[in-house]
Amino acid sequence: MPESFWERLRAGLSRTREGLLGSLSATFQGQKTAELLTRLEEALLCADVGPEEARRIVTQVEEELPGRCTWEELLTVVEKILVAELAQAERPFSLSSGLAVLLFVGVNGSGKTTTVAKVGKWLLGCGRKPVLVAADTFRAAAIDQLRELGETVGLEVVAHQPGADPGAVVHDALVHARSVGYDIVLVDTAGRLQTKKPLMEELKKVCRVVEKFMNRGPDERVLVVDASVGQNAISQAQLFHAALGLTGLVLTKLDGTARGGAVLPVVQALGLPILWVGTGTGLDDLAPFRAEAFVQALLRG
Ligand SMILES: Nc1nc2c(ncn2[C@@H]2O[C@H](COP(=O)(O)OP(=O)(O)OP(=O)(O)O)[C@@H](O)[C@H]2O)c(=O)[nH]1
Ligand SMILES: [Mg+2]
Repeated sequence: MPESFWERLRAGLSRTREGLLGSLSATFQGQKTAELLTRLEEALLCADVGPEEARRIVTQVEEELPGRCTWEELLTVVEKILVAELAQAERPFSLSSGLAVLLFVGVNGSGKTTTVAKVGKWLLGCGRKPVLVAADTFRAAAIDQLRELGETVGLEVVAHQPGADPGAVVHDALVHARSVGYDIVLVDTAGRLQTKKPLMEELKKVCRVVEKFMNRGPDERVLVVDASVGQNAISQAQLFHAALGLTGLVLTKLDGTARGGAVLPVVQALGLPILWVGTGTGLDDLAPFRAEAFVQALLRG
């Protein structure tokens, strides 16, 4: 992982941070605690942590800091609460030896194709042998996009013609991976609204193809979520989870959003780990999620 990743994350989260802390630190000068807590709750809501989360955090701050406190004390308590809540979302990515399959799903434009290439590059850096699969056969451009990204990161892309059956592409990719000796198959899928049943069925079919070949479904079923959709992420995640039994999330576009706080309700609602976070369009703009580093970047900049 490039060392500058967290610097980029800090820069990326600056809009969330400014919304969250900018108004608060101004308020802090000489106001009563009760007023400060109201402003803290408002600021948390603006960062899209959701009403329940905001209330929970404020109540806890109230308990831990009765009476007066310094700005630093307030920050430290909020930091501690957020790290404790997000720690459950940390799950370092690890795979047993042998062939593994990672399926990436999500709504249109959430960042799936870019993420597949970024994760491929990241795995390559970990000494794995990944291959990318263009199972978004819906648009010709999607296949070309993955091919180009694959070329940039130096990974082979298995693809069929536009309009082909995604299950058939995945099957071919598995056969190919086994014969060549690839150990991780990263499957890019077409964007789809979580409410479109036939399209969700198509994903289930891809899972069945993997199951038939591997005697188990995809090792990771990863929902790629655009962090800037804020609270919307919850309903997306719930419906994809109901259809596929998700194993983890990737949170993209943490750069340039003021709604980075949405990570909290998503983690609370689903209890799913965040496997990676993405902070830019570059192919190095990805890192495993770490609660402490994330909260530091969010609050301290
Ligand atoms: N700023 C920013 N842009 C990103 C990030 N990840 C992806 N993008 C951009 O978001 C746009 C959509 O990314 P794709 O990877 O094509 O998204 P997708 O989910 O594959 O889209 P569909 O296949 O159309 O559903 C592209 O312009 C990407 O460069 C990120 O972390 N930060
Ligand atoms: Mg795509």
